Amino acid sequence: MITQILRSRSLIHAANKLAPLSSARCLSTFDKHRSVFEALGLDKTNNKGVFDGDWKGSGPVVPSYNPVNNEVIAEVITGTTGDLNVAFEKVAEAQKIWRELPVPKRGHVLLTMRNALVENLQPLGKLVALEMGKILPEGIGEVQEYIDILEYALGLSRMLQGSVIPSERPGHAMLETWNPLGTVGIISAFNFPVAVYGWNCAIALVTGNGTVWKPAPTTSLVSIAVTRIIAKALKEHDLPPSLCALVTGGSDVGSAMAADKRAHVLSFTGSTNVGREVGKVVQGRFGRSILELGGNNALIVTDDCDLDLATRAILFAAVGTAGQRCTTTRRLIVQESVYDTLIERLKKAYQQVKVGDPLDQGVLCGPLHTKEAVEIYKTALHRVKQEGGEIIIGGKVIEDGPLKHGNFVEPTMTRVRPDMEVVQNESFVPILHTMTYKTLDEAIAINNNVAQGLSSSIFTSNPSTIFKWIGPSGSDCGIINVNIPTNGAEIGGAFGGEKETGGGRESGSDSWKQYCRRGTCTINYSGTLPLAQGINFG
Ligand code: UN1
Repeated sequence: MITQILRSRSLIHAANKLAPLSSARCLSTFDKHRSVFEALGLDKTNNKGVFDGDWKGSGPVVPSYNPVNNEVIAEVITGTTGDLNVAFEKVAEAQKIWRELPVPKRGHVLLTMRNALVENLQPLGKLVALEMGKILPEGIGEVQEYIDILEYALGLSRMLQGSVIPSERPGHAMLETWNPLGTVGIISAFNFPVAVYGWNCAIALVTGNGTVWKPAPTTSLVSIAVTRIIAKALKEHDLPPSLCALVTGGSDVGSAMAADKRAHVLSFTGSTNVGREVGKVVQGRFGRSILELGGNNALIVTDDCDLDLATRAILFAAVGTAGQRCTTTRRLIVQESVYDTLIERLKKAYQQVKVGDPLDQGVLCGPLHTKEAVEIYKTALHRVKQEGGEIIIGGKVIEDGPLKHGNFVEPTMTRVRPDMEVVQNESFVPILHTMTYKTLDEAIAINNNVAQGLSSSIFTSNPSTIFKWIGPSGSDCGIINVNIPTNGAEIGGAFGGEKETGGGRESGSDSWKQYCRRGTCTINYSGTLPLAQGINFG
């Protein structure tokens, strides 16, 4: 069952699935950007997609596509469940060595990884732009998130602390220990092919775990490049590089990972439908899951806010990454008295958005990652019209001109009612549904009245609105912003959401605790045996 559903957000490029690479077929992307691929150790063909200390791959050969023109970029020899099995064994061996390293020493290794990523920031950011399709500054930005979280983890390596708790018994000490769980399985999505692995990897490592990574099938090249960089850093410290294993492949590999007891923690980023199944499987074996699932994020614009600020924020929140962030704003909830003014400004801003090749300067909106996403865009807009909503700007797939071979669509705004069916779930495309409200209570209710609970934001200059918004009757999301977009979170905070978003928290704050087993230790140094609760036993 999971095997089938695992595909949903990390879609294999179905139309071209497993197509063999005919000699002359494309590869112009590779030739054009040869220096990027060479800098990262990637070839046109025969890129091995499994790393467990050695590079290998016994699964099907899968091409990676450039979403700008749907040409093959390069081919990857993917992994199988057999490869996964060996990877788990190799990681477990390596983790025995790693877990014994004093935590600040682990920090030194993370610093080497950080420096290696800094050196490779440009080519890796470019590879993300080429394979995922996001614009270059955003590609570089997500490598920066990995760099940032490694710095954060380096800091943690001197600060991981447990509590010392007063014991009720004389001559007793009570304290908490935080030790590694073992292996963290990471299933990541296409839209952040570096950063989400990075958050999990950095925190898993500093807490003494090893990792096995199953990336989205459509971003294998990025995962190979990242794994190479990390492996080299481990080798420089004479540590087994198998500590951070990689198994590219399809949903069979993902399903096997979810079911495997050796994935003590299973961190899954993807759709709610898949995550619901993954969560059940991991719970069924009493593993620990960290679920980062669908969002349906809203941004509220009050009548007392700075509308210029709001306009700029909404543009990034709704159009950035071509609407393919889990934190993208999907619903714009506007106080009715400022609706027309705001929409006019947004229309002007939307008209200036350049859609095009994510590597071209000035382009703000790249292609959708796959052809399937273009279908999702069309379906969502069809449903808007069917349910009585209207398209107020955009709404077309770009089928003519120089972009016609890619997965390009116009960034779109609609006018809807909050209760419409199409607004209840996110479509992972640049469609912003706009609606109005009268009172703050109504706006908060609209924000909360969906099944998902990832990110939310309000634009206001009124302190009582701010405190209501972040308080017990405010936003029910995991991310609750004021005067900033719903997307673009910093790594220092805990990242994740409530309700059908899955409840997991990754990245900063005390998320590290999820990667640990917690020990409550009571140590008797009294030489007598007083029992707790004053019990006298015989
Ligand atoms: C995601 O889309 O899965 O907050 C992660 C943001 C980024 C991470 C998004 N820092 O938009």
